Amino acid sequence: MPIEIVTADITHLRTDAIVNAANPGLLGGGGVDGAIHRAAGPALLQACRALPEIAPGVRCPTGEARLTPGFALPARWVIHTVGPVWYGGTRDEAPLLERCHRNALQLLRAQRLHTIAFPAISCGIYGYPAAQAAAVAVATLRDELAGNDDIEVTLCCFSEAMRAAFQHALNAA
Ligand code: AR6
Repeated sequence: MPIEIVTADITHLRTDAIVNAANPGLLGGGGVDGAIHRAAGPALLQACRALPEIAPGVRCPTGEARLTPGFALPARWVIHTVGPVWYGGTRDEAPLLERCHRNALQLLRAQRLHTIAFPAISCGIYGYPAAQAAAVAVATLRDELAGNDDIEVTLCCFSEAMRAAFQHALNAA
């Protein structure tokens, strides 16, 4: 099964890489970002700080992705991406969310890694409706995984409601 769904704390997963739903500064925050920084330890913040700023306070623009080690996490690597803030679908949220997933997988392949876990990017503080985000995530991942048998994706949900949204998206296609 190249895409599986689990209900779990992503910081407990022993995949090659876990994805962080970060903000453009990459210096930590709330939600899954805060959990990942706490579990990885202070070396993660140092590694993020060392990534170049491409504009003041911006290390990773929305839709892009950056790689750091996982430090104290069971996962070896963290792929930080920045999902779109939901503005009712008026600001290219879907293509930006799609780019997050594509760019994360591109980094995974570039590192020759095979297993990756995604949280529900943008579905917390950034307010993206779960069903719509799940549909974008699943369609994008399916497209990326076509012809890529060596990559296994885990969709890591933090609630049963989020799990149901991802399951519905998987069943719908
Ligand atoms: N494991 C898995 N999923 C989690 C965990 C966890 N430990 N904790 C939360 N989630 P959010 P966003 C789920 O808010 O919407 C941060 O402050 C959560 O239930 O973490 O992309 C960043 O620094 C939800 O389903 O990310 C940014 O400023 C999903 O992860 C901003 O929040 C995403 O929720 C990013 O907002």
